[in-house]
Parts: sequence; structure tokens; C-alpha cells
Amino acid sequence: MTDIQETKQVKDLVTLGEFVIQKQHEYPGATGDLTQIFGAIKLAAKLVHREINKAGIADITGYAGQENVQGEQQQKLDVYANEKFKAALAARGLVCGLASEEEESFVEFNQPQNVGSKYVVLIDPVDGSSNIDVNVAVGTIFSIYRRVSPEDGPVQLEDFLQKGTEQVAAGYVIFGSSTMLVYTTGNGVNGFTFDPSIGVYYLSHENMRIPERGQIYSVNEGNYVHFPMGVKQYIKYCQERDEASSRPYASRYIGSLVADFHRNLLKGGIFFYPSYAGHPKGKLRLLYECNPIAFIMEQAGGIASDGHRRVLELEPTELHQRTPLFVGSPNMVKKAEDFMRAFA
Ligand code: AHM
Ligand code: MG
Repeated sequence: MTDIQETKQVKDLVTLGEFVIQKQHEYPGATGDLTQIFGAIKLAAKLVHREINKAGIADITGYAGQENVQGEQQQKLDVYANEKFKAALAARGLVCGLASEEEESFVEFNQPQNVGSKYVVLIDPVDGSSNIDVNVAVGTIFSIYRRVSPEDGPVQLEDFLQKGTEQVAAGYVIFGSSTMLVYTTGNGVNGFTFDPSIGVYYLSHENMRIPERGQIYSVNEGNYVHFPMGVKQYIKYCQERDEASSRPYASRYIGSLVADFHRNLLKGGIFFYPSYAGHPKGKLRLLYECNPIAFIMEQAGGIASDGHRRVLELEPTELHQRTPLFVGSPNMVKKAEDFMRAFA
């Protein structure tokens, strides 16, 4: 390839930073705040990328020896990622507090630069972290809200317990065969692939749309016996033969929400983590897993439901609240809801 050809290609590339600034101009009254918050997320994600890619050669895998608030073993990378995202966001001075899967209560940022800040961030720093030791993709999920308490006072629980419809932005980073950052500010979904050799995210997936009709279903079928009847019947429906609807569908389950979600977003499909015996709210957390995922999915033309209601309209009552989740292509989620209704 000649130098001239290379120059042209580089010229045509759009970086995440450039893209966020370009889009900022589309909003009247935009202040550039989100650009800075994304700057923090981008930076922390690069550090996590570096650590994940060292897993196995550095002493970063394995348990950190503590339990998180859900009583699960925290892994070293969970702890590392939580600290990096917290530090990067606190340093920017636009965020007044953070809630994380790894923190029992929300964390107030009260350094001088954070006083009067308008935003709160909710985050799952490393989702699916038990997959790291076996070289399977994991992800970071984040959600940004404008605070509702007075800006001159301390951040409050109510700032974090907002409905998903109030999200200003949401996104995820997938640490897979390549690292990608996918986000929405309520104006479509765009994806950026990280080039680790120069530390830059390039726009690679513009205006992502999920196929209207999917043919992949993703669920932990090992829990089948514990599922409610509507879920069991829907799984049977997915497995039935029917040429008109291209059934049976393919079953794909990685066990890493971001990875399962990302695949279905690109190819079409449904991911569901329903309630199961003894767990009426399922496993996944509303505020920092399901709401951001739901916002992205709706912005990509899909549906996110708890089986009966729109996830984004669920009323949050506690930070670590769980909810069943059915998310994906419209035809598939609607059909799953039909079964949930029929066997309620
Ligand atoms: P985590 O937040 O403790 O990592 O758990 C969430 C993960 C999701 O990524 C994934 O969809 C789910 O747990 C898998 O759970 P299971 O192993 O029960 O199928
Ligand atoms: Mg998680």
C-alpha cells in the first residue's frame, strides 16, 4: 500500500472522541459535559482492556478474596476495574457520584472539582467476570443520569433510583476478540472498535439496528426445570419445527450478558434471564445491567421487557434491585411476552 492510500484511509476514519464532539452539536444547549464523561469511560476501559489481555501472564486472574454485596466472590479484575472507573470519573469533575455492582452503597464524589456536578453514573465494571479465567468475553456496562437533587448539596439515593427512561446516555464495552465501545445518547446506537496499537477507538458500527426478526435464542437452559411455565413453553416454541418462521431457532448462550447481547444485536435474536424457582426477580440487576442494555436495545429498534412490562419504565426501589429480562428482536420478545401472558 502506498503512503497516499494509507493517508486517505486514515483521513476517512472517525474516532470516538471526534464522533462525540460532532454529535454534541446536534443538541441545543449542549455543554460538552458528556464528551468529558465519555473521556473518563474511554480511559478506564483502556486500562481494563490492558489488564484483561494480560490475564494469565500477570497475577490478575483469580479471586481477590472479598465478597461483593451480592455475596459473590469478587475477582481481582472486578476490584481493579471498579477502582479505575471510579477514579477516572471522579477526576473529571462532572460527576457527583457513582453506584456500582461492586459497592454496597453509592459513592459520593466530594472533591472540589465535583461540587455542583450534574451527573451520576451507574456501572457494572466487569460483568461476567467468572469468564475471564477461561478466556471468554466480558464487558463493562454503564448508565448516565442527570441528578435530581439540588446541585449544591450532597448526592442522594434518589439520584440513582431513577427510571431507565431518564437515562441521558448508556453503553457497554465488550472485551472480546476485539474491544468495542457501544453507546447511545437516545439518538441511535453507534459502535467503536479499539485499536490497541495506538490506543484509539474508531467508528466501526454506525447506526446499529437489530434485525426485526431474529433466529437465535439465548438462555441458561440448565435452569429449565425451575422456569415459569410461560418461559418453558416459549423455549419449546423456539425448538419447534416451522419453516415459515425458520424454526427451530439456534441456541447460543455465552453466560456473559454483554457478549450474548452484542451478538444478538448484530445478528438478531432474544436473550432472556427470567425469574426462576426461589428467585422471583431473576438474577440481573435493573439499574446497572438491564436499564442500560434496554436503552441501547430500544435505540437499536428492539424491545426490552421483564416479560410483561417495558424495562425502562420499571420503578427502582433499591440500588441492587434485580429484574427478569427479555431483550432482543421485536418479533421474538413480543412472542415471549405472549407466552408469559398466556401462562401467567
Ligand atoms: P455478574 O454480574 O456476577 O457477572 O453476573 C451477571 C452474569 C451475566 O453476564 C450473565 O448473563 C449471567 O450472569 C449468567 O448467569 P448464569 O451463569 O446463571 O447463566
Ligand atoms: Mg454483572
